[in-house]
Amino acid sequence: MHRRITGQLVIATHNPGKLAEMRELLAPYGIAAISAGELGLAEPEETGDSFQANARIKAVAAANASGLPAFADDSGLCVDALDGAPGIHSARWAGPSKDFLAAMTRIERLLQERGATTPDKRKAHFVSALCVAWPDGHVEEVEARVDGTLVWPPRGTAGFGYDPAFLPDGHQRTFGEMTSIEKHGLPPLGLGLSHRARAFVKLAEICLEPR
Ligand code: ITT
Repeated sequence: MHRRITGQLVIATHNPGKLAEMRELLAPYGIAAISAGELGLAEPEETGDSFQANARIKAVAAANASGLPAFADDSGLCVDALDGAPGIHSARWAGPSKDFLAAMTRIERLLQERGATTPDKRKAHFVSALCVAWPDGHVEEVEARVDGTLVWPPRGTAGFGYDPAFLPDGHQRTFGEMTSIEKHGLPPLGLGLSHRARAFVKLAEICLEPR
């Protein structure tokens, strides 16, 4: 049996870019969302070997620490020519200073070394695994992806992380060049384009009351 989210929800992320997107996605449902940062919750170690496992680690840790249902996202960029790297290590490739230009430059260097210069050799996808955990141990989990191509140099200053290097299939502008509505807005405002928006739609179907 799926369980609905009611009342207060902790957003178990310390990433301000993700937090803003998760808040925007939840806003129409009238859920009172508090961030892990606002509650002073510690960041658990992400020891899982999949997006889903790490999302569950973060959601369960926040639910246990707060006594409230908690919502976590584990996400990342998987590059075909790099056998899916950086994948679950996407945040770590940016280092402690969270330097995503350096991480994008590292990916580009590896692509150049492999002769991946044409769009067909530069395929990549973003994945978002979402987990909602309750303090009694119940969890709800979904996952989704968005396919695209990596461009160089990066384009645009919107969004966060690897957004400026990612051109979603069927579009002319990178996530870094799109407004937040274009990247992750849900119909009727947007197309529900991003990995996180697509995963959220699945989550909303099972855990949120229809608008
Ligand atoms: P939390 O664990 O606190 O949520 P984090 O940044 O460490 O924050 P992850 O472990 O899930 O999150 O790492 C995912 C990384 O993948 C994230 O830091 C971004 O760099 C990248 N990423 C995920 N979604 C993205 C998006 O929509 N646009 C650009 N980059 C994204």
